[in-house]
Amino acid sequence: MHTNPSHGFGTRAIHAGQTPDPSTGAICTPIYQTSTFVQKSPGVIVEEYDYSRAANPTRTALEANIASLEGAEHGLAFSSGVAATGAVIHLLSAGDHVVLCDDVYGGTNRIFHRVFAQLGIEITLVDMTDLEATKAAFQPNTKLVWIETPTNPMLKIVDIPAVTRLAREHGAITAVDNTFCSPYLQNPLSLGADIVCHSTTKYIGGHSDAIGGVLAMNDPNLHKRLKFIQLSEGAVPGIQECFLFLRSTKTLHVRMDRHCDNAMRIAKHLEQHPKVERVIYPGLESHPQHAVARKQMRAFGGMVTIYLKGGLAESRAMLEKVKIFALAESLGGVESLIEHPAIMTHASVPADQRAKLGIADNLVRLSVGIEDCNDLIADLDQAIG
Ligand code: P1T
Repeated sequence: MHTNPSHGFGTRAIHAGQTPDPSTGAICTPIYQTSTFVQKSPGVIVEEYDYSRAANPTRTALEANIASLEGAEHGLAFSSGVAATGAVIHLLSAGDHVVLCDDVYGGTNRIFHRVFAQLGIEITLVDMTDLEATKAAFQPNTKLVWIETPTNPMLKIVDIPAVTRLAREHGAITAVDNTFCSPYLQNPLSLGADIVCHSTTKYIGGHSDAIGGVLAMNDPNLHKRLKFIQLSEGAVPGIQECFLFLRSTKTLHVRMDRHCDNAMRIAKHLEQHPKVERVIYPGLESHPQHAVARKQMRAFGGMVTIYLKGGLAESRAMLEKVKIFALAESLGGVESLIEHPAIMTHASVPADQRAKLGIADNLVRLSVGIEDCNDLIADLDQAIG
C-alpha cells in the first residue's frame, strides 16, 4: 500500500511500511521467522537481507511504520525500551557529559548511573521545567541531552523546543523519550529533537503482551551510527514481537483517543475527591506546565498520578482493594494498571532523589486503560474508600 507523509495518522498507522506479500497477497506482513537468508552467490543478497540480527523484513516493516508515525526518515527497532536507550548512550565516549532529565523511568536512571557512569560518562540531573537550571547544567563536554516528557512518574512537562534550542547552542544532540505520548500525541523531531525513543512495550504495543523499543531519527549519519550499534550489540527484537507491534500500531490512534478521554474524566473526578490530596495530569488547568502541554501535545495521555491523603497505609489499602485496575508495573495497555512508584517502578532511584522529586509513600500512579470509564471511576472510589 502506498502511503506518503501527507496522509493522516490513521492511514499511516495502518499502511506505512507494509505492502501485501508479493508471493501470496497476504494483507498482513508475514512473520519472516528465519535467522538467515540464502545468497545467490557469495555476497549477492536479496535486498538488504543476509542475517536477521542485521535486518529482517518483518522488522524492516515495523521500523518504516514507526518512522512514518514519528515523521522521521529512519526507524530502528530494539529488544526493549532500555535497549533502545542504551544504544543512544553508546553514541558517547568516556569523558562525555549528559544533561539528564531528573524525573525519568527508574530503569533509565539506572542505566545512566549504574552502567554508563562506570564507563566514564558524566551525568548532571536537572529539573528541565526550569530552563535557567537546565542552561546552567551544560558543560563544554556536554554531548547528549536526554528528555522524557511527560516524565515518569511525576508527569512534568518539558518544553521540547526550548530545551533542544539550548542543546543546539551547546553543540549537543537531544533525545526525547516519547513513550508516555506515543507518536499520536507528540512528535519530538518536529519540535527540534534529534532522536526519539519509545518503549514499544507501552502504548505502541498496547496489549501488555510484548517487550520492545524503537528509535526514530532524520539525520542519515545518526541513523548510520545507531544502526551500526544495533547490529554490533545485537539487542534486536524477535520477529514475532515485530509482528505484534505492527499489528498494534494499526489501532494506536483509536486506543489513544480512549486512553486520553478516560484519563481526563478520572483526573477531574479525583480532583474533587475528599481523600485525594492532589491530582497530577497535564490536561488539568491546575497542572504547572499545562500551557506547555497544550502547545506540544495533541491531547494529554493516559497517565494520571495522585497523592492520597495519608501515607503508606492509605496507598497500600487502595492498591490492595482495586478490582478492575490491576496492581502491576508497566503502562499503556488496554487494561488499567495501578502501582506504587516508590516501592515498584522507581525503587532503583536513590531515596534522596526520590524525596527531592516528590516520589513519596502516598504517591500512586495510574495507567488508565480503555475499559468503560464509569466502571473505572467506581473501582477507584471503592478502593479509596
Ligand atoms: O521496559 P522497557 O520496554 O525496557 O522500557 C523502558 C522504559 C523506557 N521509557 C519509559 C518512559 C518507560 O516508562 C519505560 C518502562 N517503564 C515501566 C516499566 C514503568 O512501569 O514505568
